[in-house]
Amino acid sequence: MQSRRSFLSGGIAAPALLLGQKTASERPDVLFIAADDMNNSLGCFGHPLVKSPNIDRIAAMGVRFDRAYCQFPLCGPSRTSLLSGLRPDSTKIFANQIAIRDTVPDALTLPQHFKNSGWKSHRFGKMYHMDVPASVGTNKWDDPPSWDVAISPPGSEQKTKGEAYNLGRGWNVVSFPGEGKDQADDRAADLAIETFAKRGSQPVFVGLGLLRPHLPSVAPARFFDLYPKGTVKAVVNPPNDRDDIPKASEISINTRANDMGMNAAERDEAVRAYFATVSYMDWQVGRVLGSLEKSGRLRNTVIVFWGDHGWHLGEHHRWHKRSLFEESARAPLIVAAPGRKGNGKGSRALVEFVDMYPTIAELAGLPRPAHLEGQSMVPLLDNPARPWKTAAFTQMHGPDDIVGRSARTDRYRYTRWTGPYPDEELYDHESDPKEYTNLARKASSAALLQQMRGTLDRGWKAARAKV
Ligand SMILES: [Ca+2]
Repeated sequence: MQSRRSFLSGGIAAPALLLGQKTASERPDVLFIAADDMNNSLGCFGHPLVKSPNIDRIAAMGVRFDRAYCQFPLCGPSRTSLLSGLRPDSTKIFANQIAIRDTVPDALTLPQHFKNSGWKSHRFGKMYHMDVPASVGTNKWDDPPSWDVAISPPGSEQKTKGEAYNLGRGWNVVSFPGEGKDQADDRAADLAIETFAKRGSQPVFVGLGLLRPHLPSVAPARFFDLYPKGTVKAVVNPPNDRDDIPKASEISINTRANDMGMNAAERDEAVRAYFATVSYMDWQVGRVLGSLEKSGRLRNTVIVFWGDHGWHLGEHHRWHKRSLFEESARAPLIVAAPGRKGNGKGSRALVEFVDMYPTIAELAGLPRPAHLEGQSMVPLLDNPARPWKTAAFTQMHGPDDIVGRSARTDRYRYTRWTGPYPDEELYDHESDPKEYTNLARKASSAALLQQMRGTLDRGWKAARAKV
């Protein structure tokens, strides 16, 4: 019912659409682009230094979601959640190296739904979990029923010949001459380009899974040159920041805490290397956009760009995902669907990655499967400023049965840790956007704390938007 009402309110009146189906010529192609470990350091999200002209172009064609939250800040659990339309508590996937059908044998995944509905579905690169760089080029933990075509191109990764160096504990950097035709991302982009160039009458769903900016930081030298040494500075944390961070949170971040042993100069260089690989990834996105434009299909293609979760660049001395702080729980999400009234705008609405599945299915006129635990964002594509969800939810499972659950509301973030070190965190984003001061430690926050505990306990069903 929900999706039909959304169609009506969106002002689309073609009879075929009211039935939830599009005619053959109306069926859009879908370009579904994932970037790995991509936080919101992108030009279109307001970053002052990062050059991402191609992703910025997708944002100009669509709606940019400034407050999109993954359900689990780790590759495997996040990807299986958003691709199946189920939250981690339903997939029961709380770690990498687990395939969706190991725990949900009868899953109807997003690409599979398109495949079953007449689209030819493709995967190029990393869509489900893949260890990077260890299992690049393999199909481990993939989901064969999702795809008609699935290719994991191999890549040279840290073995690429060039200027190579190490930062801290295991941050490998390679700046190399030339274009990088031996990189997995270049090969995956080529496969997407070829697919759009050779498209016949059948609509296509193209899942393009780019590896960068995931470590190792391997990119052509010209992308490092975009960020001259000395111009990029890592964050400087207040000296007492960690005094009020719970032990469970610190244990969960494991080896990438304590600045990975990097000194100040190495920290700056790590941020610079990350930005270089962001711009390299963005360039691959641009090559695919160019091919779409050339094919004449850009006007009838739904483009979705997402990072699988955020990534710390030194906040709280962390250089990793696996945390329930904003920089790890939040990730970029852009939905560009032709003809939407909100295109070119940003939205401050709280949205969740589990919302992608129902959104893309609705945009293509596919029926909404009953199992989905997300909410279609299509109303936001026409009115990005409309009232929306009251909270977004992210969880993280660490070692020793540590479980963290976090609720982000318009103003606050509340996180509860259970297991051997039970504790709580509460941050006020109005006065403390970097989450440095844990208000759960302050008696004056008791009433607010009680209110936020209720928000977390009532959960996602109570937080859904009224449409
Ligand atoms: Ca702190």
